[in-house]
Amino acid sequence: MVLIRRKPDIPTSEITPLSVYKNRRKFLKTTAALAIGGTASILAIESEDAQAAQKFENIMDSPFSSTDEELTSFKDVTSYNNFYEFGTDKRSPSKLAHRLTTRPWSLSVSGECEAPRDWDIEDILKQFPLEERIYRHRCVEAWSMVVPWVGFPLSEFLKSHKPTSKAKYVEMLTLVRPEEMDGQRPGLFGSVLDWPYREGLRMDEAMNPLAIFAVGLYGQHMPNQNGAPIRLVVPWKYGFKGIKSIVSVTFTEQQPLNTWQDQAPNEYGFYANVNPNVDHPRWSQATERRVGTLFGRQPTLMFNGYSEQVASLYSGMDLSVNF
Ligand SMILES: Nc1nc2c(c(=O)[nH]1)N[C@H]1C(S)=C(S)[C@@H](COP(=O)(O)O)O[C@H]1N2
Ligand SMILES: [Mo]
Repeated sequence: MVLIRRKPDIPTSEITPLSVYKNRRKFLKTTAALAIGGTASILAIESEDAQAAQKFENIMDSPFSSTDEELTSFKDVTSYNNFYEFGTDKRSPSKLAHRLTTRPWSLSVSGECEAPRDWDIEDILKQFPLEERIYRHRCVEAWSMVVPWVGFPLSEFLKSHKPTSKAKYVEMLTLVRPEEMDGQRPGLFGSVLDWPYREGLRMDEAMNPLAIFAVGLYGQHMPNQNGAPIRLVVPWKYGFKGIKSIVSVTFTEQQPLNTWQDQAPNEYGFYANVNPNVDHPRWSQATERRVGTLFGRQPTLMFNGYSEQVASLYSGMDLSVNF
């Protein structure tokens, strides 16, 4: 039996997914050793386990945990992913992302600010107190999850660099390292995306208290497939805004380009606010499938259910034009 220490405020019903998952991994490890005997696959499973064991101490409760809906299991959150740097299907990231080296990790902050800085991830973890925030997580492909993220307010991080009055937007880039990121190596039909993956927010969006830099989930360090060691979470927007494995943050005066808008501007906008009234050109956005539940779809909520906190950011904007 693997003992998992949980924060006392999490109902016991939600302990199960993580402990079941870890027991299953243990079982797989043994059977893999017996049946396959292949060193590579055993190492892969062990590194996944080693990663899973890194728990954070001193995670604060957050007044911003915004839903009491049932959590999506640890297994589903970490095995059904979008992370094109590791392939385009949902299962590839959990199989391939263990090869990503996340220490040492630097993140550089520059552009329109008085205090640019090159950070080491360890210093970020020391400087910003961690909170747990349970958020709905909605992919543009009409599936959703409920994830207990561990992170800190993006606003605190950004303010510490003293943005100037010219800083109207913030741009973020993902690591480029094709040696470790299989999906970044061109295939038969060229590159799937124009690397690095990039995203941006308007400054007032970035400063909204719901926007966080996440460094973990389920109380532990971020699994690689979810964007280790640091990724963006903006719960009122479609998942593609939540850029993973970030290496740079730049304050800009002009609206930055984002990967999916660049790729298909008629399908993906800069704002990407969850909006059941504006369909994707190829499918409806009115409902969503909660990953891990077998039947049925549920109605999608405006701004993913966070209207009260964020609707005012967009007052006066036509959301069918600014999608
Ligand atoms: N660097 C990078 N970040 C990314 C992506 C990606 O392909 N590359 N996919 C995005 C998409 S489309 C979604 S839905 C979320 C998925 O996050 P999750 O796998 O943690 O659920 O990550 C986003 N961040
Ligand atoms: Mo997505």
